[in-house]
Amino acid sequence: MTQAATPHSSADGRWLDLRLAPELFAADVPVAEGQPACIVVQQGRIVWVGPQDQVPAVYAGLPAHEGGARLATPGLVDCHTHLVYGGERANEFAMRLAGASYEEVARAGGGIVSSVKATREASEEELIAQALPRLDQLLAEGVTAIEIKSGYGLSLEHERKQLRVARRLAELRGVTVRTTFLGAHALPPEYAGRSQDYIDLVCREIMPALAAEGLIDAVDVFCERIAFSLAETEQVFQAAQALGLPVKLHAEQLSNMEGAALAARYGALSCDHIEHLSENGIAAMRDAGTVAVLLPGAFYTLRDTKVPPIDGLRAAKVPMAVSTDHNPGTSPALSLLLMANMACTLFRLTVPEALAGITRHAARALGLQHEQGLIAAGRPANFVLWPVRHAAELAYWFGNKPDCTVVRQGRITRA
Ligand code: DI6
Ligand code: FE
Repeated sequence: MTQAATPHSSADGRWLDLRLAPELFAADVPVAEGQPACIVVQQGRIVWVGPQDQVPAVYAGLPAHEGGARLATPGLVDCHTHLVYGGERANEFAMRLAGASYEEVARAGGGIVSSVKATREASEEELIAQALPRLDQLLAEGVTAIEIKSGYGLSLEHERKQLRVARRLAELRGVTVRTTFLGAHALPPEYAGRSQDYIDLVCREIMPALAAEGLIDAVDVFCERIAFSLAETEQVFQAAQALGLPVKLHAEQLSNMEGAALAARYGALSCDHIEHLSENGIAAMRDAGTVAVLLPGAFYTLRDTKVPPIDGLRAAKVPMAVSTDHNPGTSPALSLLLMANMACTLFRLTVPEALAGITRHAARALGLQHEQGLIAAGRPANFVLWPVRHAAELAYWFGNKPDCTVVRQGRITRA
């Protein structure tokens, strides 16, 4: 019996006639290149991966799903997004086209603070309604896990609202969401000139309260000349550590602040952007096992010219992830495959590096390396079937909307 893949049905059964993307699976029995493969799913979990002619007899009676010789990859992981916010900032796009820099836009009252205003004015329901179509675009392209940061609320009430919306989005779409508290994203207008007071508030009140409500999976800081200093970053990291929360960092995007080395000392899951990362930062990340998250969408939007030190990261074997950095200011990107393309074209990643960057290494940047980013027995069924012949096509086409089948958390969510 062959079961038609229909949306929202269970993915349990034998997924037959698949090809597996190199390096993105761990087979129970080795699969030769080009050999038809099978993924067996039971009760929403992958239980076996291997050549289709060697599926163990115990699974022979399970329903069959026709793979049609499509390429299977793990579900994609978008490990750095600011997906929940009010409004948009198309006006700044026009300002930048007229010559203003990101820093100038911020100093002119635009930038993050204008999204803070719109986010504070929006209700939880409005934020959900605005974020859902964006989330759906990412999910349609095979994303099965996503990080969502706060940082456009900048007060207890409004940071809570953003994080609650992130949790609601997870429920509404049955997608794995990791929330990151980014209270130290920008200085809220009511704290102008009182940066230390705001950081004290973040550390003593906002973060502990939201952690107690179970809304925080990790803590991030925007460490930059136009944002928070190294000392302020460390204060936030200490508060996070005291609450048992892992940290990550927006590091060395516009200048080298040696933030990456600091984050590595706190065992950071990832350092993100890192265009201006130093040798010292690379070594610290290597020693701490910190993932380098590359964000070509922001690099492209800002027409940056300083490419992250890819050769150094590669030589040090620092895992490199690639993400959308979806946000209304510097990266209104809604395609992770486009980011893989840009990581190759703009940063000179190889195709296998880019594909590992949107799967395996992105999962690790979220602490999800045992659940996401690899097709292997024992994991929840999160995988995508692509109508392509070569894995390289995933990074090669751009502006493409591949007609893929998505299995997310054991359900066929897109057939
Ligand atoms: N770095 C970024 O790329 C975003 N935030 C950050 O810390 C930009 C956020 C924005 O401009 O709204
Ligand atoms: Fe960001």
